[in-house]
Amino acid sequence: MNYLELSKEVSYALRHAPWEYELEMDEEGFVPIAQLLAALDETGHYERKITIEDLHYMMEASDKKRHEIVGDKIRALYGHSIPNKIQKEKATPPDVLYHGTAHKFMDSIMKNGLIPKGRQYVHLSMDTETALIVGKRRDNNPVLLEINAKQAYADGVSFYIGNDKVWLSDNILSKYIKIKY
Ligand code: HQG
Repeated sequence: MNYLELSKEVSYALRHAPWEYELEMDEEGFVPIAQLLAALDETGHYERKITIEDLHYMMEASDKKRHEIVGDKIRALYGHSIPNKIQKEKATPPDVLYHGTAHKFMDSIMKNGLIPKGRQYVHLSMDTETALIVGKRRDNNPVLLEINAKQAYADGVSFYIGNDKVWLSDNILSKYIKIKY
């Protein structure tokens, strides 16, 4: 079983295209595991039926905590682009968060702030290492931004829990952004 491919397809289904898989998603992004397994089976992408044990193994083997199983349901923890906004749990962020990005976006970011672009929320990292890994997806030598989350939160910007390393937020104006390098 190629668990990386499975994880990518589960993320695609749960973040971007639940309708392609005929999944009924609730407002927190959960879908019935039985529905997901049936839909994966129908794709014909896998040499055998995917089981719930495969989903657990996929999550354990993953480099990041992307998915969560609660009871008989599964959801993606972040990354959504579907039109219906997933309700995330609001929380008080750490004083400082980080964002890794590409040089080519910097003019726009310093003018317009961080915006969700194609996703539902801005994605921020708890530590610099994670932020740099995120940034390297778009730039070999990414820009590291430090976010004054404490001040933004005090000024009324909402922050939400993603996973152990990822926080989500609404737009972050450039006055809260410092370019580290
Ligand atoms: C940039 C992956 C121009 C932003 C990662 C980013 C993460 C702007 C890009 C998660 C902008 C959006 C999300 C503005 C923001 N003008 N560009 N005003 N504001 N941007 O992929 O944060 O591995 O939607 O800097 O690890 O890169 O898939 O967001 O470069 O956790 O689980 O617009 O996705 O997780 O790109 O990544 P993305 P992201 P997985």
